[in-house]
Amino acid sequence: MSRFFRANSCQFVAIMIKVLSIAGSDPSSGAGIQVDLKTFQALGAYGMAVPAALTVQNSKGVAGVTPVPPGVLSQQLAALLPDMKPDAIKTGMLLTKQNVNVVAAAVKKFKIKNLIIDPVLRSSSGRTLIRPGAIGPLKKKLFPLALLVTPNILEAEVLSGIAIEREADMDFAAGKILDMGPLYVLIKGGHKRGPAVDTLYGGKTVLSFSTPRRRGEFHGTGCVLSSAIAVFMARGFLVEKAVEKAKQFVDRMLKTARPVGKARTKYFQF
Ligand code: PXL
Repeated sequence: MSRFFRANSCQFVAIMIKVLSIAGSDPSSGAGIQVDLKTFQALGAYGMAVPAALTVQNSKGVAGVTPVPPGVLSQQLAALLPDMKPDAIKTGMLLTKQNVNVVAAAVKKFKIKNLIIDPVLRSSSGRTLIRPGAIGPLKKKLFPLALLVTPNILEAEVLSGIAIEREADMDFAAGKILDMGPLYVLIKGGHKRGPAVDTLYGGKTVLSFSTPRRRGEFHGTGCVLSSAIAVFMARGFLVEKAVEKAKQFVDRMLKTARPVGKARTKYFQF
């Protein structure tokens, strides 16, 4: 959505909100930079995308991953950021330690305030989307620059080193992740049974967001959620409100998702 301000008594100027995704490419376009761009577009932002990794995949799963060379990633960001500074950046699959470091250096250099990190570790089909050596730098170099990190339960377990079985475990894991430096952490409980409850830690309170569980296997839910949050953050909403609005958007999209390829996995229909 464009924001308008009065330039003079009879003229309105549209301010286009710009949002950037730095993530993996998914040619099936249900996840990664492709679905991030669709989300930005659907929510009225000017979307930009810098690939950090390429995947080989279709609706049946991920067959291969390869990083974008760190020098190329760095050049893309160095060309883009001084020219078209985004109001928010969302990161997804970064794959390697080198690419995590390149992103952290760029975020610092260009003083990006609204950084949302989706700490992608694995595809729903079980393929590893991060190299083991990149998890340390992700936590140490990138998390301290983040406004919000959005792990699912499994990612929260790996990042915090805590097995999450009950609510107290989740609180403990969230505390550990917050200690790494982000201002907020949203732990997504969507992969469990019962309603899809996501819990936001940080600020002064703990907030839970619950939406009905939708039937089926979905592709790209985490990508769409973090991208939608990035748009709402860029538009000036507080984190709590941005998460609430993004979660509502995802729930709406889940209702109309359907299979596109030969597998039963459902893709969002924009
Ligand atoms: O949904 C996680 C994810 C993120 N980014 C890319 C992916 C996937 C899952 O397949 O391919 C590029």
